[in-house]
Amino acid sequence: MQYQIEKRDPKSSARSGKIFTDHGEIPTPIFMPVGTVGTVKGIHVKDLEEEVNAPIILGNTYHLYLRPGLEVLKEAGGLHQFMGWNRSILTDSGGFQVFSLSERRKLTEKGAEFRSHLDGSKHLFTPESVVDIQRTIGADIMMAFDECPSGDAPYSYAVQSMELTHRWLKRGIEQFKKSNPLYGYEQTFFPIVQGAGYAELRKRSAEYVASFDMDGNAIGGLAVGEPEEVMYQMIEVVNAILPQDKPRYLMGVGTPVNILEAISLGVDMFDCVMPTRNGRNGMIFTSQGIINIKNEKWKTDFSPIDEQGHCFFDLHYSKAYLRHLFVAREMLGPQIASIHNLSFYLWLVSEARRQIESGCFSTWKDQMVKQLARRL
Ligand code: PRF
Repeated sequence: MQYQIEKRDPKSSARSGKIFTDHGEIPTPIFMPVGTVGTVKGIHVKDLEEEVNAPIILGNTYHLYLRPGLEVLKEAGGLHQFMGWNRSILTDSGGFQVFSLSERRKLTEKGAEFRSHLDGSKHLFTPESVVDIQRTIGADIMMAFDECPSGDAPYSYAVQSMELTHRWLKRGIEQFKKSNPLYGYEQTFFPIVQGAGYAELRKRSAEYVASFDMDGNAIGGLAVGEPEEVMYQMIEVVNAILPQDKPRYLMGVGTPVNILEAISLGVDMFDCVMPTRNGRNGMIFTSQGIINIKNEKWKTDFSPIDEQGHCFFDLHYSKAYLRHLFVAREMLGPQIASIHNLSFYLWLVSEARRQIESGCFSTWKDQMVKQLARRL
């Protein structure tokens, strides 16, 4: 994997750049649609390419390991082949999902024992095994196995958890270095900074992560219930330490406003279920603010879903029609909303990139932040 910075914003830490994997070029800042189980829910890969314009999507080790399982993925020739997606894929390591989804999980020095949320079967993930699993999935970017404590974790717990994540990281990197790709293209491995809401721990974690000099670095453990101000402070502390010349990935974040603020703090990559999950529920993100399409207000509003939108569906269908689909519980409703929201998120980061390149990012961001959070 290669990364090059193209331009830096004079008034903030924002930068534009490009990541290159064997599955193509990724302009940064970038948003990665979440495709947990080998599909971005309800969206054809053709629409992901042509309407959403996504150069990279995210998959989940935990889900893919449980179903369809490694035998199927290996025989298919990896996830790219299996799902018919020829652009880049990043996989999350499973740590976060084990803790949020599985039943009766148990943390040990060795790894995490858990029971499947599907059939209750017993499994063990270790820092080494999640590298092997991500090799089999064939992700271009693989993530380290970490523990993500909750946003209000007490200091004593946060220290222990961070130290365990660090020991797991060392083992994960060793396994990464002694294993090989299965499908003929390069794979890389990103470590994850933890440390909850404590600046001192974040600093220690960022220093430890930076010491490995990997191709890119991630910031985990944020947007998990802590106040937004704390999240921004932690990003600032961490980004002052993580290498400038490597991409920085803020995991699981966030709202359009969160993304613009984090870009201004020097973050390059994002993923979040919000555009798809909230979209399936009728929440439509636009550059003018947020629409609840199920609202009575849109019943006879025959204007386009998003006049300033960038995908085919934005101008082709009206708000009234999309509302009707939701009210009638037609599956086309959540599909249109998901494509629209993703297309909007990808537009937002590409526009941020354009503004960075023209030197106007900070002014543009302050203006956008006021608009984006409005309720229409
Ligand atoms: N760790 C991992 N994945 C994640 C997170 C984390 O801390 C988060 C927290 N926002 C989302 N996804 N491995």
